[in-house]
Amino acid sequence: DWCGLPGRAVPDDLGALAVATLDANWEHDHTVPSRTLYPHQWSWDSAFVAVGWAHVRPDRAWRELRSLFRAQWVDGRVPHIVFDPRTADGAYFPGPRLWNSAAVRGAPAAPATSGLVQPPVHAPAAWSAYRSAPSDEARAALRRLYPGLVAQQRYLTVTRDVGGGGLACLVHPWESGVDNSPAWDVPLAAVPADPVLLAAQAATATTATAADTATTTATAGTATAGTEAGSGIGNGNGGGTGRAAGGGAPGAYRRVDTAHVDAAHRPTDLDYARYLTLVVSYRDGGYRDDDLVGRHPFLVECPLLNAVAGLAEHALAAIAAEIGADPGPHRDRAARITEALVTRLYDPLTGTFRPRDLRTDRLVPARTALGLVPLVLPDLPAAQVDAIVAEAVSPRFGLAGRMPRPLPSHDRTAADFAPLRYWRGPSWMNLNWLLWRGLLTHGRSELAAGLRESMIGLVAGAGCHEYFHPETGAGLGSAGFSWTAALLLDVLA
Ligand code: 9WN
Repeated sequence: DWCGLPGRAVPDDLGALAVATLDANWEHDHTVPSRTLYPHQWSWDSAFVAVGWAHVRPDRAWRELRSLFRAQWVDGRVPHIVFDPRTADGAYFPGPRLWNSAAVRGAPAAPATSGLVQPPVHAPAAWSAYRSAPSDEARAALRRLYPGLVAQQRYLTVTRDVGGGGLACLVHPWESGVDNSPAWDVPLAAVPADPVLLAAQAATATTATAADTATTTATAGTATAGTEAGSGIGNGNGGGTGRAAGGGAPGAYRRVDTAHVDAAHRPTDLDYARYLTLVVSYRDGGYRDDDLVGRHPFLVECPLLNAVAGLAEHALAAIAAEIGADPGPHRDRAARITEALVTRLYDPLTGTFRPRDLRTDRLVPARTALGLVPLVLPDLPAAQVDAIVAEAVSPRFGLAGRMPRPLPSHDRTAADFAPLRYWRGPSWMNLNWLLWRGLLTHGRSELAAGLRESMIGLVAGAGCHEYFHPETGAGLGSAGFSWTAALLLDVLA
């Protein structure tokens, strides 16, 4: 039982397992995150995956990023899902019919996409892929990607600067990539639950836990405002043809994630009913970003997404220098993002970064792993670097030079810490990888080494799972998960 303590040898076949996992998930021009749960292309998954491919099949790293950016919208947004037309309708919920991107001016006519974004890890990933395997072809690939990466940043930092303070704002928890993190509990509580999805879930009620069902039922009666416009279309998963005018047939929507994974390890039905309200609200506004304050019920500035946006400007400066473009504007923008993060999302009283809910203009109370991610910024001031390291080594997260497991996604000491439920406790490779990179950036090599060993030990013990029990290391979620494999290859390199 190899538990990842420093000094132990890395099993020979670990890299081979990671490559086999990526190979099995390769699909024409992209890598699906998981064959069962996520049979399309996801935005930030593709970035993490490109980092891994660069170590073994660099051509795939560039094809991965290129195929994603082919689906970029005219306004610069890179959609969080690019739907594969070869995948069966209904294999994922919510599928292309609900998003209805083809009807939007500025979205590609094909392929179908979602209208949301995810953290822009792509420029850092492209730079990392280039550094792992530099070549003339790789430089040409960087040059081709560069305008799309710049447009992606412009969309996030200008069009999505709803709060006016220089940070991008999320319109949906899915945009954070950490969907049901306790970070979103307070802002999400103000979002009405979609009554059609609730009715469909109550009708099937096969997957909800007793507690979830009770909450769902209690809320259903009040959850009407805000969804009157109706979705107009169903997902084909419930046997219905969509929401009928003036009512809404139960069965128009049904989750499919809980057919693959234990419902107790996923977001609740109530979460999903709110996620759907937000999709329909944003979609019915034409996915426009003007006047969101007046008409959209979830607007939050996220430390993870914005820290990654800052890191992206640093990466773009390096890319620009490499391809003969001007790095200066990227350096300026990077400095502005770091400054805005510290001004708007850092709480000196608790020494933590936390999301800002724009509807109340307050920081959310939860202390989650999201608050550690600004460590990736090379220009983060020393006071905030020290504060993040102090938070990470505290019993809340347990970072150490010798540690049995990587960091959990949520404060271990919190009353709502849930070691099995998705982003509410389990350990994830991508958050730990970002933190590892941040520790290296800031010269905390002993802590970085401890974290690295624990990440290797996690996968050696349980395989390339989607997420892991933060105490036992048991694998959770999907078994052959791409970014776990890809980021393992990077830490092994
Ligand atoms: C919704 C694909 C994606 C990841 C996200 C993760 C999960 C989707 C879902 O899977 O989200 O986008 O259906 O739960 O939360 O980070 O990109 O791996």
